[in-house]
Amino acid sequence: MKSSVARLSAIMVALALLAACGQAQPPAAAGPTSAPATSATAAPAEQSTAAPAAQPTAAGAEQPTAASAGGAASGAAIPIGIAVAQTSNVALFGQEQVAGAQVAEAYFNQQGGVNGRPIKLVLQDTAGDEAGTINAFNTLINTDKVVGIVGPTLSQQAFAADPIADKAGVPVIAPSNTATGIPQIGDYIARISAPVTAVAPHAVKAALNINPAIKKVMVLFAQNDAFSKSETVVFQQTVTDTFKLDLVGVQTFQTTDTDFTTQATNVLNAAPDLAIISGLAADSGNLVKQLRDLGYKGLIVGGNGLNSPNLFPVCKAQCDGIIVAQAYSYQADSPINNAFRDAFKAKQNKEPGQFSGQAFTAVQVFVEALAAVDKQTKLATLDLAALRSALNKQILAGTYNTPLGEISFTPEGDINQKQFYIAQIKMSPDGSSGAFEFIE
Ligand code: 1QQ
Repeated sequence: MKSSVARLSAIMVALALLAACGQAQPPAAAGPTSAPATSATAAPAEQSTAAPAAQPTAAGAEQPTAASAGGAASGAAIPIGIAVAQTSNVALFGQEQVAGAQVAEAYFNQQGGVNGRPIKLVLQDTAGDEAGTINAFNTLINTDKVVGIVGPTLSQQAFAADPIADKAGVPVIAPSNTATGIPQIGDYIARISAPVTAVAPHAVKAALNINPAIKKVMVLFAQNDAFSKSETVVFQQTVTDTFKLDLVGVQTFQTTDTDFTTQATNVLNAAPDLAIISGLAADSGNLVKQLRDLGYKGLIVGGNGLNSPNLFPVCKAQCDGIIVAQAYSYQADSPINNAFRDAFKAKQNKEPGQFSGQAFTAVQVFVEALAAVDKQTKLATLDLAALRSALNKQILAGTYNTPLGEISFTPEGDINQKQFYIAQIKMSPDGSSGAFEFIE
């Protein structure tokens, strides 16, 4: 497990380096109004139409991903920031997010981008902590001069970095922040990731459908992670208040833990019919493995942190049977999801998971909101601050037909989503491969 994470980190570092080399981002000085970062009046997005003479210096930004495709977008690319974890254990999620966002970049540019202009993703690695996220946000806002940011990966990171974007007037679309309180961070913060309150109860219900005899429930959560702390509250309320089950114990751990002997032993001593875990992928995967190794036979419900195929190499065959509620299904039959699924499979050779579907959706919302703003007022005539502000308003005003289904936003920026799913993990007997099988 350690080695696979290390390998993943190495791959992500390499990818980040490649991305950085390939991007040749326009330096701040390339624009006609090469203002200091703080005044931010010169969006690279505006350069081609506003100042054709500046184009040669900003050439890197003007190569759309799908430049050669028929009907593809052309002209100055509009930079959209992607601030997710490309390194650290959190890259188990971030890797999927990058993949989904890149499929969106290619797909929408091929469809004509933003009324003919391509978008360009600018990736900044947040790594797994708050400091890295703050750095990534500052760079995207002040140096890369993005119109908006998709990110970060964790709610824990969002509570630290989102206030910076909010203060700078830069729209953020959270692709995977599900803790209570995220949209309330500020006017510029919205999310396309359904909150724990909307998703988590479905998983408990599904467990009861599988085993109506469940009485005793043990809950475990990572106490150093904002999302896990938020999700466990919902799980515990669902167990005690909604279903009147017997909560026989609450165990805590850290997302950095690798030894779960104490927690697993406590679970076995309490002999629950159901164990519910709120943590991230590496820690939760090890916890599940050690629980099963010690002989726990009951059902396991996993929260959103167990919602990634990158969990499979951690608990291997012992991942089998974990029940997870999902905000996305690759099987959802809609034109946009079929297009996304096909493009993702062509590139990644596997079905897209929830974090990829959500990242695609976040980019899609930016593209469609940018197009709507552009129809009202040509983007090229807006300075960066005005563009970011108009974009933020439009994001909240729109309705979007996405791989997550039709979505819109509450005035605060929370997602309105109609459809949720339940998956159960099915592993091959040797644990070398697995899949989320949709049971509801
Ligand atoms: C959050 C989450 C994580 C599981 C995302 C990877 O839901 O931090 O809000």
